[in-house]
Amino acid sequence: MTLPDGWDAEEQARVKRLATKLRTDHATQIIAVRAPGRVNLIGEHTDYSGLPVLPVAIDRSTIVVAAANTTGEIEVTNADPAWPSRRFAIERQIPPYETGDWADYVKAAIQGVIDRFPTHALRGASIVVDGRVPPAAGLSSSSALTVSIAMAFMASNQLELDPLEAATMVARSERYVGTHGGGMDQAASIFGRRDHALFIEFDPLRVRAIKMPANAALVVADSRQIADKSGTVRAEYNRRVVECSLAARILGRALKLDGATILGDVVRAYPAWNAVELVEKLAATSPAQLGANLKDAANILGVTQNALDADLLGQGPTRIALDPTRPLEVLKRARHVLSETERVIHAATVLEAGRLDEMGTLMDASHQSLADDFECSTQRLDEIVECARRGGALGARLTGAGFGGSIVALCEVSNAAAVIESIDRGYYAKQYPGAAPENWRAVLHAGAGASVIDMRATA
Ligand code: NG1
Repeated sequence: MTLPDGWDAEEQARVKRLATKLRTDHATQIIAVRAPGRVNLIGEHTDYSGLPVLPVAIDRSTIVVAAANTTGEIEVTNADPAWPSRRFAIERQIPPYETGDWADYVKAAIQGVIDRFPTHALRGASIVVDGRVPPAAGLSSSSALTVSIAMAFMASNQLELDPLEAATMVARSERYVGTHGGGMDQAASIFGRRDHALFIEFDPLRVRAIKMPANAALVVADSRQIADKSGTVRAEYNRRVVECSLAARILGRALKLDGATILGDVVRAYPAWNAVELVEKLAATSPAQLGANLKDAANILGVTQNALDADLLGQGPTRIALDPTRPLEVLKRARHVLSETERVIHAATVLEAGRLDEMGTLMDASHQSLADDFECSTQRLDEIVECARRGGALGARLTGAGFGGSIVALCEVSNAAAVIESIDRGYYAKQYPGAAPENWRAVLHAGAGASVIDMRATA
């Protein structure tokens, strides 16, 4: 049988090994899913405002092997013993583990399928996970995991969804872990295409593949500053989700738009919008900073503080907790998101035309905006970006949520080795003297999106 695009020889061998155990324990059908991580070229912190992004799925993936069982439970084992095995019952509302447990991402994916098929009698599944997307590096190992689990669980229950619907379902389900993210990572993992970047738009989700120019190389380097999404980074991320939504609500009211809750609502209402004008409008209507108790914001919006609080922060276990001692930055965040959106739209055009120099310039500007206005870069990310540029990269920026994690540098294929050398010498040798940096940076390639195979057919 011909495998779907994206499975390399090593991955095929891995799933066969993982399937052996399930094959002896379960006589039923065995499903294997491969779902890649992603690196975002440009369009950072725009997805949860419903604004476009331009990532590539990468040739690093998570592989999952699953078989339906009769216990009514999910039994999940990780090939890496650092992540302990877990077992939980399938129920209408699955209670989460303690914050930070890796298997909460498994629960998130299963809960997403339960919510999507609420009247279906779902069978349990035994699942083995083998993840090869570096965790906490800004390459979306979490979405590779949730996408692969959701697809495996659906397949083991003979359920199918259109890919656009599947991406939307998994994006929503990942919020179970408490991060109020957008839909970039899950869409990239599902729609990845070899040698292509993905121009992804939201509300409704649309994906257009853009061929990567043949002379372009992507160097991805991990700062090794852990961007741990379950702790302070989650709080910082969610804070920005709130700040962006406040900017949208205030701008929406100033422009007499009914019900704008994300900046995408504002942009979509004005096809001829531009970032400078919208930011000026916002500045004229609202102070640049607002108190975290939302009192001033409620006044500006003409709503009660309680109503705004419930609407913005949510309720229950995924309610956003705001540090009350810091002001909310409304203007700076909006300036980043709106200017970044202009850059993404421009980037799609220049990438398609193979104008790599211009693409690099846009990536540099994106990093600057993330550092100054979105305040999600770090000294270490700035340093590693600088090293990539010194090595001759056409442009470089942090990729993913930031606060640590990886950078992506765009360069000519012929120059990739020099960029890597510059990062090794200027960053790793200083931060980690004497260490071998080979596993911390690589030239990554745009790869295929997630796919499911029936192991019986490949045995
Ligand atoms: P990573 O880098 O995987 O933490 C997060 C969000 C994205 C997007 C980026 C910033 C999740 C699962 N992912 O990515 O949706 O908002 O930050 O552009 O929350």
